[in-house]
Amino acid sequence: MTVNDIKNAKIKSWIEECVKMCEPDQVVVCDGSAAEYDRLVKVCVDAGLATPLAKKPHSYLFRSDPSDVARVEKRTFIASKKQEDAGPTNNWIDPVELKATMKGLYKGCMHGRTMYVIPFCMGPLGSPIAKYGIELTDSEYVVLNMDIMTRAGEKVWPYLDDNFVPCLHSVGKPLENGAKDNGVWACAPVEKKYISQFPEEHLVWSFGSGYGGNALLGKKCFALRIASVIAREEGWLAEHMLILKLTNPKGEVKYVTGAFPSACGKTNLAMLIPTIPGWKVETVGDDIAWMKFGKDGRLYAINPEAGFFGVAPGTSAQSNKNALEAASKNTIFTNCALTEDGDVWWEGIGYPAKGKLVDWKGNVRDALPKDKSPKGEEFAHPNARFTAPAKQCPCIASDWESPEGVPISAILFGGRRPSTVPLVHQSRNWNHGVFLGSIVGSEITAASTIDASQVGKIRRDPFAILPFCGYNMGDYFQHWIDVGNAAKDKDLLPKIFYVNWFRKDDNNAELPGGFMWPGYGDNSRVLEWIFDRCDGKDNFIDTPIGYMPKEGAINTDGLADYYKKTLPEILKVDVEGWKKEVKDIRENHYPKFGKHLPKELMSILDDLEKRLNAAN
Ligand code: O2Y
Ligand code: MN
Repeated sequence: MTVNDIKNAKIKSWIEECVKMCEPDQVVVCDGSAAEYDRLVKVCVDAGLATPLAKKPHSYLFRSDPSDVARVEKRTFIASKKQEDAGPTNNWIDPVELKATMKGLYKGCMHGRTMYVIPFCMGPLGSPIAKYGIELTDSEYVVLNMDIMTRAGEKVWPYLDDNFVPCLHSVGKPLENGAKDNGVWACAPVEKKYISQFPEEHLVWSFGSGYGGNALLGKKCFALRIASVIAREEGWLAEHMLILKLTNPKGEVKYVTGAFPSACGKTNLAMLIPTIPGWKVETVGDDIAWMKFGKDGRLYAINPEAGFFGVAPGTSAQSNKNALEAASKNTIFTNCALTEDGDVWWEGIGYPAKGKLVDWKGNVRDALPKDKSPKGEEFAHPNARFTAPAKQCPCIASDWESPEGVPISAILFGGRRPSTVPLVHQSRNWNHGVFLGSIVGSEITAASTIDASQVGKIRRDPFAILPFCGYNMGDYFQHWIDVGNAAKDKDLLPKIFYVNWFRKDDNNAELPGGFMWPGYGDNSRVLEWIFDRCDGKDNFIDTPIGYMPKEGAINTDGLADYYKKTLPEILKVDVEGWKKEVKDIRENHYPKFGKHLPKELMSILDDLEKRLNAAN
């Protein structure tokens, strides 16, 4: 198929306009076939950009440029017509000015390259919740990753109409006069990188980066930043959330979604292996959930993606056996280390490497006798990734592609909070749950900042969506409140919980890493309590911060004695700690949103303060 064969006039003229601007040597309309995948892999291998892995069938290792290793938040823009509509937490440039700048960069940017046309669907094909887009890109790596991460290719055309999200991407490095990449990852210098969302036009323009969220435009740019805007217009929720399917020993099923800031073990929770007998946890999604009311008045979620773009370092048989299995074949690895026998290796994989390794920068170095490396000398980049088909995950739920989605009973929020926030508490109602989402954050550690003065403060990441909300975050809070108000029956709304797996007691030498809760598979004990709460079980006490497990309500069978001893402490309300929390929210967090902060959230904060004062 060629561009001339495209029937839809709007799509055809948009592609022609982009071809005129970018001036590629040729245009290829992707069919999404296995043959096409293998042909493009060969292009990458022959160009020295990809290495086939002898130990993992049909899998390849790519090394990016050292300057192009992660999402670039400071070069990510929400170009709404009014700055106020982007809000205080997004970078804003006037769309007319940004388009002029970017058109200058796009002019001739695909010289010597092929423009690939990727029709794709976010969500199961034909699902009433799914949405469609077309990515134009000059990167074979992007085509391969989009093939895994989305439903892409020929099968999408019957569903495409004028209502598609146009996504234009270029690595920003034209090849003039027959120049070749010669095994060097193509990208532009940081000041020329632009990851731009135009919310009023539902349009994405990305330039200068070939990596992950900057370049696979279906993911963060479309499924979160643009989809959050569409969701607000249409009355649904586009969220940075995992989706889990829980089955109890009686065979009863509930689905939950969960939002966690980075480095809180979201992918591990999405693929958790429960330690409590008889329980089953299965994955519907690991990163993004789109939730819409069904005819029965319940919120239904789909995972708009078809693959996992997971962080490799720290993924081991102990932390996430299912992710390792998902990435055991048909997988693209980026910025991992290469072993002598043709496998990938990374820090925290659970075993030391042997002999020599090629590190993520392409240097051959002797492996160390452990699976850790000094900071800055890692063999795999800390943001090294695997791109694996979701269907390969051993715990993928049988209904993960259900077109109508799965009915959500509970929504979880969490952060890395070494003090104050208990293991789990439940909101009193939907708006109180919105309050909990609005205060999500993790404590800043020396490892997570370069500014020593910030250590110990809370880095708020409301709903864990701060870098991915396509409009004013205050209006986003209001949208959540509006969705609650739009429910036919409030009792059918998901119950909302705040969990914290990361309480610490550094003075207790018995606790591994000082953590007061084991986490990982033992989080199933908390999921059990949540499951029962959704059934209205009398397993709770009313506290100043919300509903919490009553004594004995968390299943501790088989739990190590030292965790049984710490449990009462992490199930207590730290009244003084919460008073400091209220002060921080009132003085440092909520004022950022000015008049866009819903009054309901301020009343809930006042109410929390009153309850804490009354608890003295
Ligand atoms: O660094 C990147 O480009 C990837 S970011 C990412 C990838 C998968 C899931 N979540 C994220 C994220 O930053 O939240
Ligand atoms: Mn994410």
